[in-house]
Formats: sequence, structure tokens, C-alpha cells
Amino acid sequence: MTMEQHKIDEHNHQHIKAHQRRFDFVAEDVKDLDGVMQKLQAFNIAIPSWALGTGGTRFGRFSGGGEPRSLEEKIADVGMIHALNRSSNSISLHIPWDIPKDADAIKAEAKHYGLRFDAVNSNTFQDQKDASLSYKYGSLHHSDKAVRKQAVEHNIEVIKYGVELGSNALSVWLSDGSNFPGQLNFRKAFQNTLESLQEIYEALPDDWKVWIEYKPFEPNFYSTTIGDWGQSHLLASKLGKKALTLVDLGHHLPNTNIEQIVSLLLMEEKLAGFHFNDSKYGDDDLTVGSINPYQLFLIFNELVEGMDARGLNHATGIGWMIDASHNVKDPIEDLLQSVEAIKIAYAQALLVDTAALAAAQQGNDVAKAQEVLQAAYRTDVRPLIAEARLREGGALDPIKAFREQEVRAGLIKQRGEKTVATGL
Ligand code: PSV
Ligand code: MN
Repeated sequence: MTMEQHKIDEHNHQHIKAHQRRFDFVAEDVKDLDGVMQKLQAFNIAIPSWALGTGGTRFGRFSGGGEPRSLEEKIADVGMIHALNRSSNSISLHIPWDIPKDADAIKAEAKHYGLRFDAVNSNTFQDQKDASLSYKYGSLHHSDKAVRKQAVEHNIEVIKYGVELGSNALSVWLSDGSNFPGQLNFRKAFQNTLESLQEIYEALPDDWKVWIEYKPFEPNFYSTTIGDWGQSHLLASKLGKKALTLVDLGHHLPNTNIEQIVSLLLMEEKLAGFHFNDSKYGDDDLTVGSINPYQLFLIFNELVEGMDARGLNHATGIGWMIDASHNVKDPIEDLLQSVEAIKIAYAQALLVDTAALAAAQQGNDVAKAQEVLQAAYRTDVRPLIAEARLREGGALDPIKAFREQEVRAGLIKQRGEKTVATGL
């Protein structure tokens, strides 16, 4: 199903007056309006191929209907999101959940919707039907060399798929760990992981990166071999320049100061990028910004400051991706909300009076520093984002347009009520 441009134009026509009023109000106080608008227009966030179906938990899964049945249909759904918000111009594939059997055809399909391919993700956390060895006790860290070899070969195969699609990063998340004290020799597990990653690193094309994602627990509940940013950074440092740390917001113990982690990784040129989501307890995979939008803003404040310090292009300097699961919402609406929340936090960070903040920090004026940050955070930037979307041909209100056009009903009619997408 495609969203025709004239339908978006009609939607915008209906809402333009109210939008203009709101935009003029906020724009008046924005210092470098053109610069801010250009940055907002250029900023895109990748959509994971595994998040287009209704997620579930081990207790159940409740399909919302019309889920994509194939990679082509997933691409069509990302195309729908991008047509509406003009901020989701790429898709990230998880292999083997989504194998691009005919790379040229898949590339042409993506191009049709103005999409490209973001990082490719390997999966050594589930046993595959045709696999001879099991990952029950881990993959790259496994005590058995043969299992490690199978996992390394899978990663190299994923790189090959990525090369065919024009992607340039391999994202590795391992569920490797232990469930009980004594199960694992931590030092040997780490060394095995490093050796396996070295073999994968050797197979990376010159212009590729490997992103190493960490997570403190689940599915293992005593230790995870790449459990925090220190362990990921240690591996990335030993591997070399092409290895970086990936930050998934849900992969921290409650109250961790993620903005500080991000700031230092960025300074060290070791921040690969993000898996955005939100959480209250752990890896909850909730809609970005739904629980703690202030933390998201503080992260973006560090990102903008740190990227500017290094002269990085905000849109392309690091990887931006959503990694969320939607148990009770329409996946397309949920992803639209996540992208909006990310852009809100980014826009607010762009509004921070950096000179005033630097002066307050230098003079230890703590109250002023808070005033500066919260002045930006409390600005309603939604009209700026809507304007950026409008200028790029998107909808002023993407979810409203999605509902007005009864897209989900159309997808159910086309694909059926009971379809199940591969993924989470
Ligand atoms: C693991 O929890 C994770 O965050 C990794 O990024 C996986 O690739 C993804 O979720 C999907 O299972
Ligand atoms: Mn993730």
C-alpha cells in the first residue's frame, strides 16, 4: 500500500492555517531558524525490519492485523512511515529473520520508496532450523571452538548480504552470558568473544564498521559477556578503528546516567550510534519518549555538543535507529511516535543556548545551567518539526493522516487479519 502525495497534500491543506500560527509563535524566538530547520529536515532515523509486526512477550502475542508477510511488505510499511514523516529513509535488516534473497530486486523495491539500507544485524541468539550446532550456551564466547566458528561464519554471511544491499555496518548483539554463578569463566568467555570478533573484523570491507551492542541482563540473568559499555568499549578498543560501541537505551540498569556514557564514547570516537526505545524497568522496548523524555533530551544535548565539538554532521555522523516492540499499539503508529519523540529531543537540544551554558559551567553557576537546559526542554518544538516535515513533503500530522486514510484497514484487507511478521 502506498500513500499518494496528493492525499498528504490534502491533509496539509486542511491543517495549514493552525500550523502556521503555531509555527510563527515558536519560530520568533529561535536564533538560527534556517540552520535549525535545515538540520531537522536532514535528520532521519532508521526503522528496524523486525519492528513492523506486533511484538509480544513470552506470555503471548496479540496481532493487530495486516502485519507484513514478507520483506517486500516490510519495506512497503517503512515506505509508508517515510512518506508520512519524511524522517525514516532507511531500514535495518536482521538476518535470518529477513533474508534478501534477490538483493537487486529488494534494492529496487526500497529505492521505489526512497529508502536505503542501514546496518545489518546478525542473530546468534536463536538456533536456526538448519544449524548443526546450538547456541544454548552462547555463540562467540562459547567454550567449543566449533560453535564459535559457526557463529563467526554467520556474521560473515550477514556482511555479504549487507554489501549486496549497500549497507556499511554490521551490528552485533550477543545473548552470550551465564545464568548461574560458576557456570562460566569470565576471562575465557571474554577472550573467546574477542578472538571471534577479530575474525569477523578481518572480514569487514574497508569502509565498514562493526557496532558492538551491550546489555546487562536477559536472556541470561547472572552475567552477560558484553554486559555494559565498559566491556563493549574494551572489545572495540582492542579490535581497532572500525569497531565501535552501540548504545541501546533499554540496555541499562535503572537510573544509569546514559548521557554521561554517550558523551565520553563520542569524545573517544567510539560511539557507533543508537537503538532508541524507552523503559521504566529494563529492556522494556517501549515507545521512545513515552516514559522519560527529559533523559532523551539530556542525551541529545550531549550528542549535539559532542558532535559539534568534533565537527560531525548530525544526520550522518553516527547511526540512528529505533529498536522497540509494540505489544498493544499499531506498529506503524508507534514508530511514527518514536521518530517524533527523537526529533523533539533533537530540536530541543538544538535550541540550547550553548554559550550561556558554557559560561554557567565555567563559573559554577549551577542554577543558571539548569535554567538554560530547561528553557530549551520546555519549549514546544512540535511546530518546528511539523514545518520540517511539510518542507520535505510529509504530513503535518502523520498519525492523523494515517488514520484519515484508514491505512491499517487497507493493510488488513490486503494481507489478512491473522498475518504474523518475523521479528520480535
Ligand atoms: C536485544 O535485546 C536487542 O536490543 C538487539 O539489538 C537485538 O538485535 C534486538 O534487540 C532484536 O531482538
Ligand atoms: Mn538493540
